[in-house]
Parts: sequence; structure tokens; C-alpha cells
Amino acid sequence: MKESDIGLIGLAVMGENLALNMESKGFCVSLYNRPHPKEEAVVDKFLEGRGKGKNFKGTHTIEELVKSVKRPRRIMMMVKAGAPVDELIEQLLPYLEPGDVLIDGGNSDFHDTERRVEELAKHNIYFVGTGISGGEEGALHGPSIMPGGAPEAWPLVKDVLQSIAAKLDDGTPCCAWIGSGGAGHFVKMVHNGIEYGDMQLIAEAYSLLKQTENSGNEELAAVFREWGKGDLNSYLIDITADILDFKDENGHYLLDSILDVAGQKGTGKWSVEAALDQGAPLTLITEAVFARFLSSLLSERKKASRIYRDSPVLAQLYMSGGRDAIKDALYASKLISYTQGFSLMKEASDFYKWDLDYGVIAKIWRKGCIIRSVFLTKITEAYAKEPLLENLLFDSFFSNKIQEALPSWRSVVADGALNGIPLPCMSSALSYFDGLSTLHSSANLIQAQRDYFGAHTYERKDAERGEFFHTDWTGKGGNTVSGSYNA
Ligand code: NBP
Repeated sequence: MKESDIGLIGLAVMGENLALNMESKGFCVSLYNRPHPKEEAVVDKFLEGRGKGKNFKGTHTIEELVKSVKRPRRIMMMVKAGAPVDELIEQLLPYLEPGDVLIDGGNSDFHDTERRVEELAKHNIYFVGTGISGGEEGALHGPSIMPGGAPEAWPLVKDVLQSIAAKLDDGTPCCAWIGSGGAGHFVKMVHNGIEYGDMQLIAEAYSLLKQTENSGNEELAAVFREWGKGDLNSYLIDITADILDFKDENGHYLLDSILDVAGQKGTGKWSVEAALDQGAPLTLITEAVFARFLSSLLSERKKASRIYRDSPVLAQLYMSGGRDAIKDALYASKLISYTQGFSLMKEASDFYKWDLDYGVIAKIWRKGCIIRSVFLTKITEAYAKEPLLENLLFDSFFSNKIQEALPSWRSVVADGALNGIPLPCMSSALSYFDGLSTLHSSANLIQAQRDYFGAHTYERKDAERGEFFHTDWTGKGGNTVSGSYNA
């Protein structure tokens, strides 16, 4: 019997659609899903349904799956991240042979991927940890794919991954080798963090428009549709417009019936943890994650609104700049979010020696993934001009955009504060911008305080960097200083 081109484990929403995508590109795919006691096998159900008559091979044990794939084998896992991936690796190992490639296409923690690449290398098996973005529809028609791991695996998996990926207008696949170890999953994690930021910023713009204009859903949808034609053109703006005027079977706007408590699956939190580890200011994504936490404090929010929201002052909402100002604030804040996300990737790339190509990353996010947008074209162009760009805000296109948006951005954030409309991301973006562009900050006072109470020492403006000083501020301290290092 002819052997399959690739094996796929895990026939939930992503696995099923990726399998169909691979088959439609001419690959024969072996399929496996763990058995469900007392139920029809998931694989058989799929083969009788969406997979009927197609070039799939259903298998019912791990051994059967592995043996049905041609060597060097390519086996992709599309299962829940975490322990299930390690369990599967354990089950697969006895049947895999040197030179085989194991691909984890789930949203795994990049630390786990780093470890798995190393562990499997000891068995001469190449491990690939790949981010895949685009949800159900992307998986079927073309997602953005971010593979990393054992570099030897790339020539072996390139044809399948690039053929199922989304394509740019010039035919470039939205799939490129990201780097060694956990690089692919790290970049996917930052992608998801940026997704959190984009969603929160759009939600803040929605909140501002809704509360200050008293606009109905149809009108709000029209505003987002209009915005989606220009600089803000993106998948998330488009779906926001569709969501706003979507009516349920009773003719009511569904959005208005949805409870305002946001869930999360962890990749936003991981981005924040990575930023803390790297010492990178990822303030906007962090605020987006915390905004979801805050939304979940429903009973406390109800109590607080009873105590504080009957004030007539808060009923008088106004915006000095109107819609265009909100649009400018959204654009500028979004730029800060991407600036911070790319800066985090730069820190991590230097630390883990991944040699990330930021222009390529922006390019493969332009289609197929959730944060796809026109904006990413400008980021690709910025890195094409200067591959080692220190900070996106130093690119001339973006610095002009920031200068143009700045007065509106400031007025929107101020109006939000005056009107009691929470804008955690728009305001933290502005604080980051002001912090970055402030030559003489107040950190001298922080250093003085640290030295005062803990002899942590400080550097002086009139001395070389790296020369540390201590002052006996009270006249009662000694000369012993604390070690000068950064935790
Ligand atoms: P889920 O994340 O819900 O995972 C379900 C799959 O994992 C099922 O096939 C399930 O088998 C299998 N599984 C579990 Br749970 N525990 C297992 C174990 N111990 N051994 C073997 N298989 C196990 O499905 P999904 O939404 O399709 O996502 C798959 C991966 O892709 C996840 O890592 C997810 O984070 C990632 N991802 C999802 C999306 C999305 O939009 N949904 C987008 C991008 C990436 P069962 O059927 O027997 O329970």
C-alpha cells in the first residue's frame, strides 16, 4: 500500500481543517486521534463526513499511524498544548526512527519547545515547534505559519507547510523558517499578545464612540467599515464591523446580549511573562491582559459602579476631538503595541541567539493570521530599509504618523480620564511614548531613594557609565554598598 506524505494527530477543529488543507494541496495524509471509549472513532467519523472520498488514511493506533507514513517521516501534532504533547511524544518515540520529523502545531509554551527540540535531538529526531494562526478558517484555506526548532527539519517540512499557508498577492507564502529552538512558538506567542492588544484597543475605541456619540450599532458598524478602508485596514476591524450589526434570530443585536467578561487561554500572559524575563517594556499588551482580568471581577464591578457611577459628572460625556481623534488615537496606540512587541522579539532573539528576521515576521503576518493588516506592510518596509532598526518609532514613516496623531491621541486619553471611560491601552501607549521620548526622566529620584535606604549606589551624569557612587545621605550610614547589579 502507498505510504502517506504526512501524519496528523488530533482531529479537533484545527487538526481537521489543516488535514483538509493538506489533502487539497495534493498530500496524502494519515490521521489519528486518541480513542474515545464507547464512541465511534473520531477518525472514522471524519472519514465518513468531511473527509469522505479524499486522499486520507485513517489509523487507530500510534504504531499504525507512524508505519503508514513514508520516511523520513513527518508527523504533525495538533493537540492541546502542555502535558498532552509530552504524552504523545512518549507514545511516538518507540516507533520513530532517526531522521524523522515531529511537528507540534499547537500553541505550546516556547520553553517547552526549547526542551523538546533538545530532548528529541538525542534520539536523532528533528523537532519543529510551529505557531499556526488563522483559526478554523485559516487552517482550512491558508493560515500564517511560524516554524522553528531543529534547522535540519526545515528542508523536510518546507513543501507541506508553505503549500498550505496563506499567500500574499505576489504568491509569497505566509510561512518562513523563524529560527532554532523555541523561536517559532515565541513569535506566535508575541503574535497572540499583539492580538490581545489590538482587540483591547478596538474595544476602547468602541467604548469611546458608543458613550460619547450615543451612536447605535448600525452607525458604529459603519464607522468601523469606513476605518477598515484606510490605514487601519485589518481583519480585526472588519470582524468588529460585522459583529456590531449582527442580529440574532429575534432581531436583536447579539453583541448587546453578550456578557462583558473576557476569557483567555494564556498566550497573552506568557508574552507578559517573557517581557518581564527580558526586561522589555511591554506595557500595552500587559494592560490588555489585565483588562481581561478586571472584566472578570463582575461582582466587584457591580458594587463599585453602584458606589461611584451615580455621579452626574460622569453622565456628561463629551469628546473634544470626535471620531477622527479616536481613529488617530487607535492608530498611534496600535503602533506602540507593535513597537513593543517587536522590541520584545529583538531582546529575546539576542538572548536566545535566534537571529530573528523582523521584516520576514511582519511579512508572514500580512495574510492568514488574526492580526493581518495593511499596517504590517509598513512594518515590513521599515525593516527592509533598516534590518537592524532599534525601535519601530525611529522609522521615518512611523515617526511622521505619530507626530500627526499626537495632539488627538493626547486629547482622547485626557477626555477618557475626564469622562471616566477606562482606556488602559491607549493611555499606557501614550505613557510609553512619553517615557521613551523624555530625555531627563525622574529615574534619578528612584536611584537616589534606592541608594538612600539600601546603599544600592547610583551612576552620575558627569561620570562614565558603569562607575557607581554611594552617598551617606543621613550621616549615620556606613561605606558598605549593596552589589550593583540588575535583578
Ligand atoms: P484543542 O486545543 O481543543 O485540542 C483538542 C485535541 O487535543 C483533540 O484532538 C484531543 O483529543 C486532543 N488531546 C487532548 Br485535549 N489531550 C490529549 C492527549 N493527552 N493525547 C492525545 N490527544 C489529546 O483543539 P484545537 O482548538 O483544534 O487546537 C489544537 C492546537 O492548536 C492547540 O494547541 C491550540 O492551542 C492550537 N491552536 C488553536 C487555534 C484555534 O483557533 N482553535 C488556533 C491556533 C492554534 P480528543 O478529541 O480525544 O479529546
